[in-house]
Amino acid sequence: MPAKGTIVAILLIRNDENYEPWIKAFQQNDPSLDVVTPQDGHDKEAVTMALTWKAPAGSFDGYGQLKVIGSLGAGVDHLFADASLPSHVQLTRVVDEKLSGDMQEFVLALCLNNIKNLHTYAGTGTSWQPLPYQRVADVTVGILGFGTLGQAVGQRLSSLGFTVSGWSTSLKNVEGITSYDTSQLDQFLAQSQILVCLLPLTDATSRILNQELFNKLPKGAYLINVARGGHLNETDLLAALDSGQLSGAALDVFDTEPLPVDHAYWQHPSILITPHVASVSNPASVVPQIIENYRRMNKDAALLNVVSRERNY
Ligand code: NDP
Ligand code: OXD
Repeated sequence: MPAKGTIVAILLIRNDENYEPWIKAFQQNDPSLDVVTPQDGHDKEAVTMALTWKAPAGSFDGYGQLKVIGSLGAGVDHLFADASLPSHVQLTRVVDEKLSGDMQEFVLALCLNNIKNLHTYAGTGTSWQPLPYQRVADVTVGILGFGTLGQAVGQRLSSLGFTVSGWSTSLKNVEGITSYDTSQLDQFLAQSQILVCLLPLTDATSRILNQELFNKLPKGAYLINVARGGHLNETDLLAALDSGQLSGAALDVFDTEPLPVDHAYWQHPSILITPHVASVSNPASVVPQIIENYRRMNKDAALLNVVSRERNY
């Protein structure tokens, strides 16, 4: 344990306790930095920056010198879920090319899997039943949440020939992609044959994927949720699949993770489940921006990738 008064600097708190690759990345980038975890004894008063993935509520109690709390992922809903999150600290998140590239590949794979019916064929046993053939050029993909990841995914899909549109709070100017704002949701939905959710989870977006929204999509639309389980009304999804309003869904995120073994989704032939793996922060790629922020924090300079406390994302 460092002596009282030593600047410990950086605290890592992860719910999965997967610290080793993060500590290794810090050592490789700047061996002089003192990085601790809850498993190490340390003086709470010496910690100025905390980095977290789903820290248990109250984890920051007693850390009186904290100036910055950073999410180790792109999403920050886990930060705001803690009612005792200190109000004076600045919040940051991850914006990273690798994270965007991985999300591009993952959503592209799901779109192709859907239009080429691969998941359906995988579940048809010995039945030899060709389905109508669909080409990329026939399909419009709508992206709910047209921010860092949404735009990256949209650009990749568009470059491969999909027609793409994006929906966000403010209009965007992205070549080849039609941008819609919140006043144009119905228009956006009406032509989204595949709907991809890449919104942050906030009060305004909670359970946005519900029956009313599904009914505004073209009949037989396909849903891809790679954002958060809290965006989806689970009962409404099952009803929309039963009625044929939705033809299927690919879900990477869930209210409860891991998804409980007795959950109805596991047995549903039209639901493709992945275990929150669409795009996972890579320590080697992400740590340099954290160190840059640590240096900026110590100079009272503007931080990178700041999260707005007004918007909650
Ligand atoms: P950004 O903050 O860059 O983008 C969010 C987008 O959503 C912005 O375009 C924003 O609009 C828009 N938005 C926010 N609130 C609303 C609203 N109420 N109505 C309409 N549009 C809204 O986030 P990222 O792209 O970096 O990440 C998005 C989410 O992806 C994360 O929050 C996380 O939950 C999820 N994620 C999932 C992963 C996985 O493995 N499954 C991996 C990484 C992230 P505007 O631009 O106008 O502000
Ligand atoms: C993230 C995630 O938000 O992994 O980065 O979901």
